[in-house]
Amino acid sequence: MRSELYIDGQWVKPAKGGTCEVINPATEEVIHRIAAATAEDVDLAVKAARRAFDRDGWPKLTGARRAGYLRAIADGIRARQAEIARLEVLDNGKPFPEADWDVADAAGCFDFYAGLAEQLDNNPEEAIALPDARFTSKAVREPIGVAGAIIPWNYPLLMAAWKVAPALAAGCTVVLKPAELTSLTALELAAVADEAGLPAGVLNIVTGAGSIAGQAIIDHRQVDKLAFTGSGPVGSKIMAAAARDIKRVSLELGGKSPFVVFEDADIDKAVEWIMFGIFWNQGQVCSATSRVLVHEAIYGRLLERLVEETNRIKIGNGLDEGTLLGPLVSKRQYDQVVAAIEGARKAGATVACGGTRPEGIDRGFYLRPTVLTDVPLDSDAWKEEIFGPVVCVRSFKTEEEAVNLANDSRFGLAAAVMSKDDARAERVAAAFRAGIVWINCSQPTFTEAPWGGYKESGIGRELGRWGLDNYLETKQITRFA
Ligand code: TAP
Repeated sequence: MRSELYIDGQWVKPAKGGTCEVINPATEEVIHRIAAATAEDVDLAVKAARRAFDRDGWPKLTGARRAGYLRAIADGIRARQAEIARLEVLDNGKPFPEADWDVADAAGCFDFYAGLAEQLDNNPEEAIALPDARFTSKAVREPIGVAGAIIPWNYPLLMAAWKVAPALAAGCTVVLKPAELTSLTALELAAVADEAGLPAGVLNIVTGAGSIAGQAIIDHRQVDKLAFTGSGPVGSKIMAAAARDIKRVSLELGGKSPFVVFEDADIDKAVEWIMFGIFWNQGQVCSATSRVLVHEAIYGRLLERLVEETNRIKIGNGLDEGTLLGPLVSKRQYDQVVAAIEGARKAGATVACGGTRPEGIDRGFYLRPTVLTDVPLDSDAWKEEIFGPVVCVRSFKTEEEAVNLANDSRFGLAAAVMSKDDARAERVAAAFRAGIVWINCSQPTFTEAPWGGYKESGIGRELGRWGLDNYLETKQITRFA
């Protein structure tokens, strides 16, 4: 396990020598200590990224050369997939097969953006038709500069890949701050990039507290672009800081995503997708479909099956064979989710199952997966992101009511609908005010497709070709005669 900062191609100790504990959420043991960066370290990292961008020529390399580095990083991740996945489990608590999948997906993300970096070479400058024949004009795409990336703890390596891969493909250089709770695999990413021969300063990783290291990144005048995934309140702070010197910003924030199930849906399949949509990664997923709306004709039967299956989920250490639900990431997160369940109860909701620690497990931040019914529409449990394995289920009578309930949220990240009637499913999909819509499923995520939210769920889109746009400026060059 690494513990130092990765700045300018070197492993360095933080200037003030501080460290943060790494706690295994499955055992509550301190398993390691990592460096706690301060503004001084962030300044060195930003200056290194600046040099790599302004002087050392990273943005001047052809897309094909940059693609070579990205592919080498993808190969490096794959070569150590099981080891990195194990670290992710120790740090975050998720079941090993999920971590293994995340690591493979992170490698795939680097490969995907390698392809787009190559395409940047092939895209001839775009000629623009002008109404005055004395002028000719073209548009060219150029990297924005130094990107500051700040990521959360729910998908530690994958979120790093979603930021770093498109930024490097575009020709930007990066200073990345992982979440204090889960920095181990981001440090491994630095090690892999180093082994891949990535030039010094192109990727810098500073670990430490958001309020110190993160704040120093968003305040730094030499950072051109901020890319953030995490909570709404921190997203607002980032926009406010960016407003001062007009940094480019992309934000991927939370959600309270609806899942509408019509009366013609197969109940077993619906239960499977509902559970996948809320219990995967212990429900610590920004796009989790945490509000389930079920047509009244099948509500009773579906709820019964959902509770039955939810009670069967195997809870345990993510490294144990067969575990489907691990611990929450931290004591703080556990307390927050338990408080949200308690708040729901007080507001009048019924806990149909879960809501307590699993019996027989006395260490680790474990919580039984929870199904809530009778949740008042004006309660926090219905309106606010809980970010844990907690789903609110409610019935509806008409399509119009379902759509209105689904859209009645300040968030708009994702939404799902299940029906055998294609026309109805398409109609509802079109009516959802959300950036990601799933029909007859929930959560499948592809590197090729745009990812991001409407309303307070964020600004901009990650992944696919849209993800590359986050790191590019457009320049017009117009010539007279
Ligand atoms: P946040 O506080 O938003 O943390 C996300 C990242 O921002 C972390 O790297 C964090 O650093 C950093 N950060 C915190 N304060 C900062 C500041 N002033 N300037 C710059 N960076 C800063 O999320 P959290 O505390 O981990 O979780 C709180 C709630 O946010 C959760 O309960 C959940 O509802 C939501 N959340 C949403 C998402 C997604 S994907 N939408 C992901 C995680 C959490 P440190 O963690 O190192 O302090």
